[in-house]
Amino acid sequence: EMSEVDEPPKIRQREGLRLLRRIGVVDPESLDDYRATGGYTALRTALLLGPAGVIREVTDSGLMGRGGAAFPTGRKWDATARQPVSPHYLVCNADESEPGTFKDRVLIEGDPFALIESMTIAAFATGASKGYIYLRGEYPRAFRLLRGAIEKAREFGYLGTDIMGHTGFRFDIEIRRGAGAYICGEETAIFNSIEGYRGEPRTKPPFPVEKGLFGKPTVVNNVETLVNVPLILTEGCEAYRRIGTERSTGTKLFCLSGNVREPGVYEVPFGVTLGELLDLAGGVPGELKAVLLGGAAGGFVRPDELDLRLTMEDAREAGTTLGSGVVLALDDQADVGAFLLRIAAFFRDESCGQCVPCRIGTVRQEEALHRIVGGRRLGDDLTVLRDVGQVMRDSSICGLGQTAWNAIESAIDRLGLLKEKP
Ligand code: L3W
Ligand code: SF4
Repeated sequence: EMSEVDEPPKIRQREGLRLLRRIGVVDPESLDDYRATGGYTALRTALLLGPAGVIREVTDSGLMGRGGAAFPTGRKWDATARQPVSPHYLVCNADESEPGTFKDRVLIEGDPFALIESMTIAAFATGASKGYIYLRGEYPRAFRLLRGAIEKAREFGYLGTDIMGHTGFRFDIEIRRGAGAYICGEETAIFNSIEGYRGEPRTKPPFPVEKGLFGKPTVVNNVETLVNVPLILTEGCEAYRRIGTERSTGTKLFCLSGNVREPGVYEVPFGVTLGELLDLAGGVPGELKAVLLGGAAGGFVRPDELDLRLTMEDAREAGTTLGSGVVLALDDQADVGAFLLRIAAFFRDESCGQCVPCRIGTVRQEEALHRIVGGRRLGDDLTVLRDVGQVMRDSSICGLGQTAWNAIESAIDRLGLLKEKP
């Protein structure tokens, strides 16, 4: 049994909650509570709409993946549904391990039935008969609650055969627990891990929609992505689209951490500014130095850029990403050099070692950074960082290696750090 990660993250916000509306309000172990607050009305709607109807709603809602890459969910579902081979699988990526990310944990621990219903809808739409929740190993409380909720859902006919009386619709869910490796959150590494192999990523393409788990068509969705689906079906895609912006629809969960007064998970419509979000978390105690957006694979935003609108497209334009929703503030008390070294060490630790650019590159990156931050810079260490970073970006197999240099590059180019020779 892995140890629990600290105390559960806090939700302090009470207004404007959609995905978080049941958290801290209902008893997460009570199916009655879930049903009394609208639970399982969306699945009923889905069964009436039929698989194609559900996919149409999800596509028209504009929903994009919330794990970081923002791929259109409807397109993923449609591509899987069309595959002629069977079976199809559904995998919920709940391996939440990005440093500074703790939103999926809040969703699972506070509203586990919502994830189960959402997965059941996804399975119905895409023709999957079996679903896996790949759960971060360090989340024992989430595991217990999910396991209990799955058993209860099965007992009441929400999982199993002829679900909700819909003849012929069968679906069930199995939980698989990670064992502490960040790389096992990469979607194809999840497949290997579930199949009993080392958690090493596979090359893409083929994409999972075509050849995924056990070589079969597979949908992989993040927890937060999935729990948007019941909202889309109950209120309709038009109403859903009215929240957020034209291209980034709906709300987004952000994980506020670092030097903010009230760290925790916050839910806001896409399009609020970074400054507004920081204010929601009580602001920064000292003088703001920078905000890391998007996690270790993301980039820094400067204090003069707090009017950045939090949308997928604005973030991309600003040279970063919203990633999985990390907003980590650093004020004048923070040691940014030590922070960057921590990121470099993280990637070096978590590289699976399968491909050379990442296995060697993350080591060289940490070494050069260590010399620079420690004031023992060799003449061209900055060039070493850039060259190594570029090679990792261009030639690594998976997202870990491809993004391992993002935050450090951003500290150099956007914050102007590390440039001066001491
Ligand atoms: C069908 C195509 N499917 C792409 C699918 C693909 C995947 C999704 C995104 O994640 C992010 C990064 C960080 N036909 C397709 C297709 N797909 N083309 O779309 O794919 P991809 O390859 O762009 O990204 P990815 O490797 O799945 C990279 C974030 O992940 N990250 C860490 C995230 C951590 C958490 C967490 O802890 N909760 O989310 C690290 O890199 O933001 O943007 O499904 O199959 N033509
Ligand atoms: Fe493994 Fe890194 Fe290669 Fe990804 S990029 S497959 S983590 S060695």
